[in-house]
Amino acid sequence: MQIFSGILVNWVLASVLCTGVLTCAQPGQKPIVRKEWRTLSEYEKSSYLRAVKCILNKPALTPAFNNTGVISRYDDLVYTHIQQTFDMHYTGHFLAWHRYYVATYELMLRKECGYRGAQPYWDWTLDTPAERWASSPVFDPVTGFGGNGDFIPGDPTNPFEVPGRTGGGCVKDGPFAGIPDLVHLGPRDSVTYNPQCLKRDFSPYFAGRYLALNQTQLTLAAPDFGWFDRLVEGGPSFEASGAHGGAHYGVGGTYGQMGDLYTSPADPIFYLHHANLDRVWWSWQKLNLQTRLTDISGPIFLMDYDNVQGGNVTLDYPLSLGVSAVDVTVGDVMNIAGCGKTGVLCYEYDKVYTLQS
Ligand SMILES: *[C@@H]1O[C@H](CO)[C@@H](O)[C@H](O)[C@H]1NC(C)=O
Ligand SMILES: *[C@@H]1O[C@H](CO)[C@@H](O)[C@H](O)[C@H]1NC(C)=O
Ligand SMILES: *[C@@H]1O[C@H](CO)[C@@H](O)[C@H](O)[C@H]1NC(C)=O
Ligand SMILES: [Cu+2]
Repeated sequence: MQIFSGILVNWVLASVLCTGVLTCAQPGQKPIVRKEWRTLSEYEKSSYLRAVKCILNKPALTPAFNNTGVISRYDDLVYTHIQQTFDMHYTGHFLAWHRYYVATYELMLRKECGYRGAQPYWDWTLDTPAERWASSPVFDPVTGFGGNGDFIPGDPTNPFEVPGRTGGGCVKDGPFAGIPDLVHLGPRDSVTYNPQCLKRDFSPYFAGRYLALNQTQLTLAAPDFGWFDRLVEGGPSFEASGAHGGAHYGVGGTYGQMGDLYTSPADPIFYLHHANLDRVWWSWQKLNLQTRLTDISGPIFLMDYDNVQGGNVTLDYPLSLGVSAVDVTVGDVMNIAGCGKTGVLCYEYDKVYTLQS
């Protein structure tokens, strides 16, 4: 029935369903403000890291009968990402899906682990050029997420060898070091229990090339969502990367979880990276907000940019995060500060990127 479409009705439905694990934004609620990692106080940083450790240790909600390696509440989201990898990357809903995914993680930290702040973002443009990459405050051993792994020689004939990789071993310092079973799933699409350490394989070269402000500026100049999305996500080859691949391969290289298209959320840095990509999208939306609150396009099917297999994503396209959140539509997440009036999200960014002429 026609009256059942539309954001308001969707929200009413969502609010009925939102009484379970998670609570969605209520009308009248004020947006929480996301800030850049290095601008947080030491107390705010340690509160965030404490909440991440909490969610890593809470039991999963994914039913055990599926007999997977989904042990923790944190794994619930990793599992969802693995299951849907080819349904939501290189599609028109890539950014909307990840926007909802990060907001759901943020809500889990707040509702299930007592975290009082907002999801921090990582403005990686501040950590370029390449020579600055490894000394980013995000990788700080005491107040950050720890750094690179030891160098593991690779196979130069492997086409998946990330150019400029420098690590590949277990992360050696920071809050996630020395835990041989921090990661339970992967590599790639494997969902059976497979205890692994967190690995990083920095490529300062890759980060310097794709995460500098020039790349974000190029993206912000896109005239419509279709171009914008393709510039953010880039192509599947290393050469055609955008900022999305820039941090995935800049941190994860070939052998780290961040470089694994399926299991990348297993590295807690994932959420700071995707919060910043979301901020790039919001910055672009704000350049012409009235139009861009409803501008969505791009293929329903993986890489189907010529619409051979199907059509484009529209505002009523559904987004699902399995056991972790209620199903919503793309239209429900177009406004980050909808706050129960024009969508289910309720946050803001302290700063956005502006388009330089
Ligand atoms: C359990 O596995 C079935 C079959 O693969 C799948 O359809 C379902 O989504 C899984 N359940 C969860 C909660 O992931
Ligand atoms: C941005 O600058 C980096 C570093 O100088 C360079 O490698 C890259 O090709 C530039 N990207 C664009 C889109 O101009
Ligand atoms: C699908 O979206 C792209 C931009 O992302 C656009 O160029 C194309 O015309 C759209 N196709 C259809 C069938 O609307
Ligand atoms: Cu992803």
